[in-house]
Amino acid sequence: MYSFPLQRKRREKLMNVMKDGLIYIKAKDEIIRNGDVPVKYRQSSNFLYLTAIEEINYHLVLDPKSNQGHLFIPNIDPMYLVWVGRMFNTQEAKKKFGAKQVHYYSDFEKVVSKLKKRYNRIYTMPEDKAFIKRHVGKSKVDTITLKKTLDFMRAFKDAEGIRLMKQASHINVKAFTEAMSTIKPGIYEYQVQALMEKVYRDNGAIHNSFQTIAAVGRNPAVLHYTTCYDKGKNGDLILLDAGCECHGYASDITRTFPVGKTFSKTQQAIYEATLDVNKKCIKASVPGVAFQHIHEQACRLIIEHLKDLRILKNIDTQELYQKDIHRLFFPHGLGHLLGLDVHDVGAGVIPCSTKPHKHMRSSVDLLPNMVVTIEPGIYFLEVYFKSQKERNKYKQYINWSVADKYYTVGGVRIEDDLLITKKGNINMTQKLVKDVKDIELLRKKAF
Ligand SMILES: [Mn+2]
Repeated sequence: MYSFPLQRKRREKLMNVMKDGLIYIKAKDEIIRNGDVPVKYRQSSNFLYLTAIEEINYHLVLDPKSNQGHLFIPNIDPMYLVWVGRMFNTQEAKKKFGAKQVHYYSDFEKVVSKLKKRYNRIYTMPEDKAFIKRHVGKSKVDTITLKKTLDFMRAFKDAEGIRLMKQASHINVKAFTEAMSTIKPGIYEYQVQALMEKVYRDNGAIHNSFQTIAAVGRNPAVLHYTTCYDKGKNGDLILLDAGCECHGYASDITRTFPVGKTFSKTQQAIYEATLDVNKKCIKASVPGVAFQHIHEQACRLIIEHLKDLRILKNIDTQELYQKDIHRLFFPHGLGHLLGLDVHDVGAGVIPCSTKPHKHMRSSVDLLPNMVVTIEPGIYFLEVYFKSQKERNKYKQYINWSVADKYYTVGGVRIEDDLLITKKGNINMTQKLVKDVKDIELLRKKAF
């Protein structure tokens, strides 16, 4: 069973760092559509991190001076029981969540007013400031320190976090293997989304970590493509970028493979180039290295490969890099931090020994127990290929007549999830095939 006491160490650590204030964290509010229908609820990552509780309308108050947590739960509402479902009373909540101090929400103001007397400030998240001001009255409210402290703590995964991330990766690998060994021409992108979700749910992962990107034909060239109405044809590639969560902890994988049995020559050339970058960047992801340096390495490698394919002209790599020519084909960062959020917190609070990269949100030094994705891609973007103005602008660098032969490839991205260790890294998604021969072997099974 997964319950409240497991997170005690985290709460105690937090109280240790923030001894001089009362700490208040609110569960995520419900999101409503159609007037009165809630959308699928996903708890706030900070609340999950500190409590593992997935209930709605809960509140947590931490009292560092007595090293104690107080859980506030909604008062029992008979109409809620009729329309929505179960509610716990305080005795049930104590038992279920292993919490010692459980109160009904109606006692919130009374209890918190008493607790705050020993402090001269309340720490909370920016989004909860209005709530705490409204209910606790005059108090100094600090909305910066708690976020910074939690971001830092969450960036370094503890044993429980690592266990759940490995579990999420394992389930995700299963789902990808299922997709790669079953889909056939004629399948719609939304059916591939459903296929992934079926495997996630069958394995106990209730939530996706984000909306699945299943992109056929030219659609991989749209980076965050989620429309997913198109039908996959023989000769297409499908770019599948998907992930599930285990108790909030995310996985995030991308594979690109043929909708038919095999890669075409042009598809394979781009695929092998991307795979080479993926493998080299995984090797380079060791503690002490700045993530932005690996990103730069990826950009240069992509330039070299595009030169080998004669898509780029034979100009000095450094010159092409400085002119940002790689950005026409690789317009995103190499990867991101991964954890309770798929684009996880940490950048800005983790040490960063060198200047942040202008095109990389996750400019951080890689350190043990951080989890990052490595996801290089090569894309043939309509905005450049179909604009005479852009073609003219870059004609001194790009052999457009050669590049045009690759336009139908759409795009390729290959993404794995790495746990940085003391010695190097563990690729948590390694079991999922990515070499051309292994993919084609798996694809055979579908026919
Ligand atoms: Mn990703």
